[in-house]
Formats: sequence, C-alpha cells, structure tokens
Amino acid sequence: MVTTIQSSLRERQHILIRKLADFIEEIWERNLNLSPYDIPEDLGYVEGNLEGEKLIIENHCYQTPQFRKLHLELAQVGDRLDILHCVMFPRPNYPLPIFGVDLVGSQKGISAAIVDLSPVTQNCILPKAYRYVLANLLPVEFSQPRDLPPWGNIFSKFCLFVRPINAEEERLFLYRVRQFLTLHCQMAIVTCPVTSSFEKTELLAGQRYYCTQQQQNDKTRRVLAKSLGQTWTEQYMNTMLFDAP
Ligand code: BLA
Repeated sequence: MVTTIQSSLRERQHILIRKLADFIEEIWERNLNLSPYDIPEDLGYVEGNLEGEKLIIENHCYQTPQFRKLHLELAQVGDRLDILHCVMFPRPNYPLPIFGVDLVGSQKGISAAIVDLSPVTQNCILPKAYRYVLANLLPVEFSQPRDLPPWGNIFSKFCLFVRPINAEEERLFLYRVRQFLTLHCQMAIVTCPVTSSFEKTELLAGQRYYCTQQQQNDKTRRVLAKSLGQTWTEQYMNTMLFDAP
C-alpha cells in the first residue's frame, strides 16, 4: 500500500527530481553495502495540510558500514513545488565529508539546485584525495549561479549552487551530482576509520556544526511549518533532516 503511494509521488514530480532520485539510489546500491535504517515512527510517509495546501513527504533511509544515515527525501507542496533533499551522514569515526543535494522546482522550472561535498574537519578543507579529483573535473558553466546565504559557510569551494535555465543546464547539473556522488562512494569504501578519540571528537563537532547551520534555513522551515505547524517542523528539522549524533 505505502509502496504504491511512494512510487506515485516520484512519478508526479519534476522530471529532474525523478531522475536524480533514481540515480542516487542506483549509485548507492551499486557501490555501498546498504542496510535498513529505522526511520523515527510516523516519519516515513507524512502528509499535512494545515493552511489548505497539501504537503506530502516520503523518506527513504539506509545505513552502511561507513554511513550512519543515507537520507533521500522527496516532497511535494500542493501542485506547485517539488523538492528533493539528500544527505549522507558519515559515522563519526569515518573522516569523510558530508554529501548533500537539494533541488527545489515547480512547473516553471528548477529555482534552486545545490550540491556539495562539505568538509567536517576543523581546518574546513576536504581530504587531499577529494580535492585532487574535484579540482580536475572539467569546469561547468551555468548562466545563473546563485549566492549562498550566510549559514552556507559550511559548504566547500567546490559547492555548485545554480538556477538551471534549460534542459541542457539541468543535464549538466545531474552530471555534476553523479560525479560528486560516485567519487564519494568510491572514497568511502577505501577510507579507514580513525582510531584516536581526538579525531573522533573533531569529526563529531564538524557534523554538529553542519547540522546547526543547515537548521538555520528558514526557507525550508517556512515550507514545512505552513503545512505541518511550527512545533512539528522544529522537531522534524532536528531529528530527521539534520540530526546531530
Ligand atoms: C533553498 N530549500 C530552499 C528553498 C526551499 C527549500 C523552498 C528556496 C528555493 C529558492 O530559493 O529558489 C525547501 N528544502 C526545502 C524543504 C526541504 C528541503 C521543504 O530540503 C525538505 C523537506 N538544503 C538542504 C541541503 C542543502 C540545502 C541538504 O536540505 C545543501 C546541500 C541547501 N536549500 C539550500 C540552500 C538554499 C535552499 C543553500 C538557498 C537558501 C537561501 O537562498 O536562503
């Protein structure tokens, strides 16, 4: 029953969101050793319509030896807004950055497309192997780059934040996400966990800071609160979207 509802949401969403959701799961399955993740009660599939406009959310979560949570969320607000949100939280003993992607779109097109591999170490730079690969990717040009908000100081210098203006730019964005995600999965499986408690503490602090900053995104907060209320939204942002371990 739930499966039927879930697959139909994806099919109703903007084509870019549908394609991205499909290939994120495909890359996860191909590269990582996925196990089920216990989604907090009642949060797998959520519907709300406090102020008249219906919001539907579906969550897909997994865990792996390297990641405490792989989270793919699809959401739809009425028939005007489609959202894809994805974050890969490493286990705090793995010195890996946080992969994140957010797509916000409507019939008129995608207004926000952002992807990053965000560092969580004190020096705020990515591991050398990541920097080497990312710095050597072929440059991509978008006609409408967007500025990050102040809380976006968590993102790396490789962060891509744009408004894609046509099918070609949408394709380019997907291609970039595919490169980031493939690189990340390949790095993750060859990365050894750290053993010193000093390093673990630092990685943990980095993840907490990432979550604290993301929780300041009032655009996300507003969309959720309108349909599901303020209290529910605060709880959801702290426990489901950006839960610090
Ligand atoms: C922007 N996020 C937005 C916007 C909306 C949402 C409506 C504004 C779109 C625009 O300015 O064109 C809404 N995003 C949501 C909702 C969810 C969501 C409701 O994920 C969840 C249910 N956000 C993330 C992640 C990143 C991220 C993982 O969740 C980055 C890796 C970034 N979203 C992000 C940024 C903005 C944004 C940087 C622009 C914020 C701004 O301009 O102030």
